Amino acid sequence: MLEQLPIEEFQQRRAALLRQLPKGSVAIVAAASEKTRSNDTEYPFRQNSDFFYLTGFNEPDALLLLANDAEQPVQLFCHDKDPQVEVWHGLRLGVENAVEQLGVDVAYSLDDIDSHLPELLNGSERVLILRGEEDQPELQLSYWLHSVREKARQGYQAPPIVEDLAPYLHNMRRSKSAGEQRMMRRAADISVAAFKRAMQFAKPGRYEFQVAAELHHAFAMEGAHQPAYGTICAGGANACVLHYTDNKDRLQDGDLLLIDAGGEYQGYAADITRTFPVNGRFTEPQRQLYQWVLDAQLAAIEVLRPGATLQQATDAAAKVLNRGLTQLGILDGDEQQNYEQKRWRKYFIHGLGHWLGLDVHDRGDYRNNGSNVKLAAGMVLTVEPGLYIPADAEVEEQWRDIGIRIEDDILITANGHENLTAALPKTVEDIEAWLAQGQN
Ligand SMILES: [Mn+2]
Repeated sequence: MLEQLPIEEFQQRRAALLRQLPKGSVAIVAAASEKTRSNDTEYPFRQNSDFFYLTGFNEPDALLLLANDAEQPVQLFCHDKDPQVEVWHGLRLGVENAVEQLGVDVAYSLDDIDSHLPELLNGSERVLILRGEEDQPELQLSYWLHSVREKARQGYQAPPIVEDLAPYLHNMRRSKSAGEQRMMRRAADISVAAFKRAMQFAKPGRYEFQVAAELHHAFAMEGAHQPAYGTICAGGANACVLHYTDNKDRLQDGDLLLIDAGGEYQGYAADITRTFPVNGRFTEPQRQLYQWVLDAQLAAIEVLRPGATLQQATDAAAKVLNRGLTQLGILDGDEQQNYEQKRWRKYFIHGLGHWLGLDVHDRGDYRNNGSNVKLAAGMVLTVEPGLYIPADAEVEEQWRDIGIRIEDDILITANGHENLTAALPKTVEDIEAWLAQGQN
């Protein structure tokens, strides 16, 4: 049921990163630590995505060192095996097994880190660390550098340069390998199946959190053991709160329900949004607004191919949304003027999409040397235009308290794109037909 990438792929990633780094570099990437939920219990453990990308190793607190001038360039520090701890918390890989199981050059106990690190840093040209990141040991690095400098009279030399590893590592992560694309396809398929089920489960009188539970159950049954991020189930006006995760209200007859969720498969996220009528039929104003958002999404997706930019897709979506808002009278005045003055921004209040991968808002730059990053085969991004008309908007009452977003996951291919979540009903007709089928 769970497919894993071979250790060779992780070895290739480490080798590719090592090749990119200037001579004499030592890069440090840390695993996540357990995080407290209440008193002495923790949140379910989620590995740091950068560390996972380079190791495939799912234990907390470990540390990966990549040193391109060292005899053993790939070094791992991890927890020792400990029968007492393992009885309570599960098996650990242990230092003895790390070399074989993870394909690193050498492994050490975490207990030895403060004595080993200064030795390794001594004489290197630069040290690279992910700066300003919650899980990364920037404070310890200061301490390790201090330990090297303390031995200056014995001939020790601390690296003169401390650099951010992010541009090297995060732009690598933006391009998905064939293996990663397989994982993301599975995450997408699982999430589509779960959405189909949750859409039919949602009915007037059910609570938002019950729809979320149905979705999470389906994720698990399909092979994703957890959601990739906090599920949004937003009925009626709640959909105008972009990151509404309270999911506490009862679904009302006549309202739309916006679900923004995705399963996580082997670390990789899907990220889907559908907005549909709780009672199975769009009202006329809902249908009209929905159709404009859908037309905007289709226009944006159409743009996506190697060489195009996310900004071009954003412009395509904004043009359609602006036309819709003007034609419906939600924006008064002239379409062209409204577009140029960006008046559509009042109701389309977020970006069009984002990179997708190990993080739901995946790493990697969107701008490079002052221009927009050009799309290339292997990149995966979301396309998710929306319109949100709040209760206090000065528009006809029929439009108020409606929030609509439609989101799919798009893989850039050699000749264009592939919609990984295309199998989930999206047109007004397909959604109504799918919901009607659930009532039989
Ligand atoms: Mn998204």
